[in-house]
Amino acid sequence: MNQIKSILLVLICCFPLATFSQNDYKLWLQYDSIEDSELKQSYLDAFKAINVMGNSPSLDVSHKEISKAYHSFFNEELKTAESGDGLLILANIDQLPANMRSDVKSDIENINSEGYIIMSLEQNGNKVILITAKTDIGVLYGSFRLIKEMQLHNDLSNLAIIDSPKIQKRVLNHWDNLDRTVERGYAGFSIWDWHLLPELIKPEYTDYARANASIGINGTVLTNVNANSLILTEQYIEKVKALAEVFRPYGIQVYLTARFSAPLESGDVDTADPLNAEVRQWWKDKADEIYAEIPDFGGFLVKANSEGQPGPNNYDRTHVDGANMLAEAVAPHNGIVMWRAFVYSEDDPEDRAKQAYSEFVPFDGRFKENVLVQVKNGPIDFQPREPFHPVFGAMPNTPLMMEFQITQEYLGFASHLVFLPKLFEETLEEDTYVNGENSTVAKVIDGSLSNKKLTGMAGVANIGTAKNWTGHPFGQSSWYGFGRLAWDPYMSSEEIAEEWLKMTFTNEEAFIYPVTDLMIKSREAVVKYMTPLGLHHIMDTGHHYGPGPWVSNLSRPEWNPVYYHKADEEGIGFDRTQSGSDALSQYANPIAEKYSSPETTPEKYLLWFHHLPWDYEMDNGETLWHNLATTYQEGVEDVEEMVDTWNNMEEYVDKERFEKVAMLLQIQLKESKWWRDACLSYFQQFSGMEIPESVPQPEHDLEYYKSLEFPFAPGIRPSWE
Ligand code: BDP
Repeated sequence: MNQIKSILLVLICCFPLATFSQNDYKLWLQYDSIEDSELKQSYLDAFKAINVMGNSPSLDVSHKEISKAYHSFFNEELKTAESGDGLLILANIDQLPANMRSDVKSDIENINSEGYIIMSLEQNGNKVILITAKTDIGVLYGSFRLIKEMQLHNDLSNLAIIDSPKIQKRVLNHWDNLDRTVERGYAGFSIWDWHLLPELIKPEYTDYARANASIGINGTVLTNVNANSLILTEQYIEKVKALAEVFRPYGIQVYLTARFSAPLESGDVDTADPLNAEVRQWWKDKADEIYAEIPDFGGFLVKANSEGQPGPNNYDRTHVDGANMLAEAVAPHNGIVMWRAFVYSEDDPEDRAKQAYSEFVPFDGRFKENVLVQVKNGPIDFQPREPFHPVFGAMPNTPLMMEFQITQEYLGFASHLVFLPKLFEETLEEDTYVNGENSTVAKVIDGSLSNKKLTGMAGVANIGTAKNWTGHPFGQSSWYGFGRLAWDPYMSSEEIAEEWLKMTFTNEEAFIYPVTDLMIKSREAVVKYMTPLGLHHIMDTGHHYGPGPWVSNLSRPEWNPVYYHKADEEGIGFDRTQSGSDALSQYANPIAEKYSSPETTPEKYLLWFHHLPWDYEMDNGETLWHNLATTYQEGVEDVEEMVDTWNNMEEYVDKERFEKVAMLLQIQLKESKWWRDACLSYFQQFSGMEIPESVPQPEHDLEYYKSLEFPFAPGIRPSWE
């Protein structure tokens, strides 16, 4: 009786509450029970027991993860066994018996240290599945891959999967402050609970590591690029160490941001000059101190002489001096330095889009070999659309690391559904033409274009304390997709969307096709309703939430939207051709040549490179003004379509996630209209032309849109401006 009572209690009290929010927390590692009996049987035939050869924390977590998934898929325990039919073997190649090793001999030569092999083999008349690799981390990645094959309902009867990451450093950048606010974070506070570390180890830390390992992310920068030197003190190193220990079995290295003035701030020396012997020694000692606690510490990420951060220029030294000093300090421990190229100066009248190139390209080949120069995908700043950064391809003798932003600073925060892998893919596929045709950005990043040993990709995280990690349920897909593209920068965004949907929601085709389509179109939708035809950086300043094309009163010219759109009675757009800033000359031919004329510039970049009259005739025969207005409207209509698509999906999604997405899409729809109306009202004063009939008249007058203020918008940078 008591037992029945407690079961009832569990059912009544916990079940309805627990299930849905747990779904959201579990990300793409849902491990939904496999209901199709034929499929289930085929999986149970494929493996009934596991044999983990060898012993290590990474093999342990691999075993644990597979057992967890197995139980969740089949409601059965995965047994352990030494031999027999239907055995799954997990082993580092060194642990493998000679006969099995010879089965994979040639394949093992084709994988790198993090790659893996999954093979169906015959062993003494028994069918077995082997997951093997050169390292235990490779085995872990293989284990997640096998689980994924089941999540995707793929056939397991004849496996021959050989895979390796194409990029080495696959790193999340957390812009997390020590007080737990997150710069440009829209999913709550920082997940790092510094105050309670190192004693309190939250289960979220492990789940964070599992999620990242499942997509191959192998590094995390714990702290904001606008750095606080306190993180380098003994008190904090102990806390960092505690996190590193949780992450280590999952193959994730921790990195910290290094505030350039840390030696000075520590009070130990009275300068931070990178050529000063005491300063150099200070960094060496600091590195030794960190590595003594965290032997696999990854290294430092540095934002120097950018937006008020201290750097070598403060001492009349160069980025090379600064980066090489830190590189020397971490080199004995195999550490690296990720030195950011996101620099632009308030005193420099040069077009902001040109400054990083002007400053860094002359340094090509002068950085030490453990330095990666980290470059944002575009030359301005994480806009809904930018052409690729001209530095890619222009520094063949320097390893360049890609920096994408996963958090949606300029793309509607965590309220808008925007599937960012579509944006990432567009940049990676762009041809730089530096070594002739097909010199894509992906090839620069994976090192194949100029034979680079050190390679990397960074993503500014969208993760916070929100129960579902990312605020918007679909924000998870951009985290997922970043990891997949860091592993393989040639993957298609469609494939990524499909995988993520199946793993996160359901395998039902009637769900997968329309929602994949929705995700893929979501990126172009945001471009249309925020910054069509090459417009950029017209978000309201400071918080970057909502439209603010009118803003012109900030002290630094390049912080004002009017700097970027340059709208006046004559026309609109930034002339970056020879008659303007000539930023175009930083690109190789044929791009430079082709984009020098508006007629041959792709319309998506038109106003990025050209200032054109309002009545300029576009490809479709209409005026520029007409197309600007109708494109804004198309953006709104795209969101309407997204709303409709989602509303038809109710039967496939749990109530909580369904409703949350539906409500957020309503916000997105409302805000897309706000963008259209505010921008068209503003630009119309210059064009003096009528809004086309197919586009609704703005709901309010311009003064209304200008009057809107958002002092408490999330993610704002403290003491910004
Ligand atoms: C800009 C953000 C600012 C960051 C900066 C950076 O507005 O908060 O500190 O980039 O990347 O996008 O350093």
